[in-house]
Amino acid sequence: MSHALSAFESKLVHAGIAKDVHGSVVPPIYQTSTFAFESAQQGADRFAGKADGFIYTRLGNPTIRALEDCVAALEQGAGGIATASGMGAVSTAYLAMLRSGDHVVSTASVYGPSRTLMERHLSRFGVASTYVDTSDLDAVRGAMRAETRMVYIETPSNPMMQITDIPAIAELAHARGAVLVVDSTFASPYLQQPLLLGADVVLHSVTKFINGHADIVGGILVGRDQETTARLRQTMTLLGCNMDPHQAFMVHRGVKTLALRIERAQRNAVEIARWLEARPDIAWVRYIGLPSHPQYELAKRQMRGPGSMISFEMRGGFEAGKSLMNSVKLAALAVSLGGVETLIEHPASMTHSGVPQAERAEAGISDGLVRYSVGIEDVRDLIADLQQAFDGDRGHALGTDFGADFGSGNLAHPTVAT
Ligand code: LCS
Repeated sequence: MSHALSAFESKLVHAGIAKDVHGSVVPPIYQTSTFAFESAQQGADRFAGKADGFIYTRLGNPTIRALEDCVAALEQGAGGIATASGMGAVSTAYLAMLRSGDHVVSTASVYGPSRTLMERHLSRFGVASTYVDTSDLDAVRGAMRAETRMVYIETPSNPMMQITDIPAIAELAHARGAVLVVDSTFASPYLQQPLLLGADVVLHSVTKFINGHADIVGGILVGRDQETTARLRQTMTLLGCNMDPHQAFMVHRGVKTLALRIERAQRNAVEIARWLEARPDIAWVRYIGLPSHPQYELAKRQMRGPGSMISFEMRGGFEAGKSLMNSVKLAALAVSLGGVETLIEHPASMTHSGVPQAERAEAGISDGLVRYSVGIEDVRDLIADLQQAFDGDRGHALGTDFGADFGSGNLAHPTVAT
């Protein structure tokens, strides 16, 4: 059925869903660990890859497969591999594609644990790494060595919202015989499709936008070609970090509204970012939809829209940020992001606390940085919440315009498959 789908929004609703004998509109939850064979021969054929069909849920399951096919269609890749968490996807990518003696170049402001896993653990197996500002092509070029076998970028990055030029980095990596892996969690497949821009592997923490409802932890990888996908799948099944069928059911339910959720949250975010930027007590705002963002033009080429993540620094530093976080009432003080509800957190003491202070500072993650994940609430309530947290409850004037010049016309690449 999915071959007939071309528009992204139609894929969100229908891709991956196969008809079952009962005509179930939604893929049922195959809550089973194993699948009975009709004969010994059939079992042997499935193990030998000569016959289709499921064997054992760690290796594959129809409910999980439906989600994998859906996200692979959204990313226009060869196949998806769903994992127990986003970190399951990150570790699968590292372990599938690297060996002792290899070197990795990566984004300095990646999600903290992605960096910790590489620097503290992959290093024990002889994998070296260099973390640089990957939005600076010369820095990437300068960091590459003869042994560089992977460029691993996160764009937009967590929490600095730095944008890395995917086509330029793909060219650079491929010219040196390295693969390009993109963590596209902050964009989701709705805002950016890295495989179409030259990446070899795209991965997501589906905990965030893809599921969108803050009720599941999960991850997914999509490979550009069959060979890469098969390699990733084999590593994932050997590591045993597969997604569970119930988890897959929840994520597949959530992904259907991805476009609607992002459009709404993004509208809110544009308004909130402008409101924040105009406040005297804010030192700076980092939001992809503001012309003040250092890679604003690049983002417009590479992404369909700016999304709904905002980072900002208060003039009063950490103490002011702490007071804000303790004073908001509607936004929850919680890590994670990309859900329907607005969340606020402090990267230096929370998500990125595992990264040493000097490295955080080098990556631009100051101690006063506040990260705000905008949800789909009424923007007037969100601004009123921030206002009362900044000033005490004095109400606020409503801003209504939505004039970011992001739009479908700014796409650098087609978002639809034929
Ligand atoms: N990649 C990115 C960009 C992330 O933001 C996260 C989690 C992961 C990978 C790992 O995914 P997980 O295993 O948690 O599903 N980011 C989080 C954050 O910023 N706050 O809490 C988790």
